[in-house]
Amino acid sequence: MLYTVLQMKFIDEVKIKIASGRGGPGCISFRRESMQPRGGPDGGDGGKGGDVIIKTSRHINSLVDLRQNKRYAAASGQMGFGRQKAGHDGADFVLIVPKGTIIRSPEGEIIVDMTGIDQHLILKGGRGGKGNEFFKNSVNQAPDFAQPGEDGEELEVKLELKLIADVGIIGFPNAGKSTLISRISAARPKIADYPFTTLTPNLGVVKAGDYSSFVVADIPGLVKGAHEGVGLGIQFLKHVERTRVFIHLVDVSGMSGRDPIQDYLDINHELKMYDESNVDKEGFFPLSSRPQFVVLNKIDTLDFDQLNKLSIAFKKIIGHDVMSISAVTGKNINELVVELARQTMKQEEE
Ligand SMILES: Nc1nc2c(ncn2[C@@H]2O[C@H](COP(=O)(O)OP(=O)(O)OP(=O)(O)O)[C@@H](O)[C@H]2O)c(=O)[nH]1
Ligand SMILES: [Mg+2]
Repeated sequence: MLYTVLQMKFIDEVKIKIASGRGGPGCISFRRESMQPRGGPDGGDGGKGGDVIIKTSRHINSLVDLRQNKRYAAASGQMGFGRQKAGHDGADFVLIVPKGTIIRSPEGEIIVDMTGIDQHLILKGGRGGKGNEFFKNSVNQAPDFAQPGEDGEELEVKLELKLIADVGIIGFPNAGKSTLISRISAARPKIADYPFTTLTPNLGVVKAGDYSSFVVADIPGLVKGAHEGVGLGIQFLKHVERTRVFIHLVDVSGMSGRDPIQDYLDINHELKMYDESNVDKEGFFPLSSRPQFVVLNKIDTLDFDQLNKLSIAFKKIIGHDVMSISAVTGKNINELVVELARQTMKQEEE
């Protein structure tokens, strides 16, 4: 089943080392007061080393940001002080991961699955050493030793996340879907001037600003009759079903020999037909009701008047302005990314 292919193929993975903090050493100190030249021991305890805690966030959906470093460590505890003052505890390190991340050992064993958990303490910081004050007893009134801090722990882990696409790029074969995903993400699918170049979906993580990213799937081309199995039809529509928002990419170059408006209507018709045959399926959310960004592509092949005419014609059908881009030259691509980020965030809040 292609569904399984999709699930298996798009696993984001990153290997890192994490380390909790070492405990601070206990302090060796004796009270010094003017009237009491040989005061008792007063060395405080060392602070505890910081823990490593894993927390999930709804606001990130890939592991790209964790690729920046190979090792993430919590701070060590501070050494104890005289006058029985304890050292400060080391700060915890909070590793923020997307919901659904699975933490495995390098051998693949699951350490923790963050699917249903918000927070997990994975490495405890080392205990602080006791200061010499602690060791005072009736036999030894003036211990001149203290305990070292306990070591922190270090662990190599493999983080794994199944990428679920937020945005699916739909359109006729050759519309430029793979070209677009290669423009806005690190995905590098095959691009070629013939239909059905893409046979399985490609996923790419799109970064929009520092804190927001979303996942786009480049879906194989749809053709008329797709809902009845024409082309690779139904399999492709199944992929589409797993994305919440669509970019409906329309080739306006005229090189296909088809009419762009008719293309747009034909694809939407396929979505409707697919909906009709799936209405009874449990949890099915109709494809034709999902937010759709209609995007005219290959506008570098049109002059101003041609594009203007076409944009007006599309506006008449859709009821609002359409975006127009060139996936090859990059024209208006940034604007498209910003709009998509806004839309996917809105969807998340709902
Ligand atoms: N002039 C021009 N050509 C484009 C543009 N975008 C894509 N193309 C060309 O259109 C052809 C098809 O591009 P792809 O990205 O492979 O199209 P696709 O929609 O992924 O096609 P399938 O995988 O077959 O469904 C390639 O030759 C691209 O170079 C564009 O903005 N302008
Ligand atoms: Mg393609």
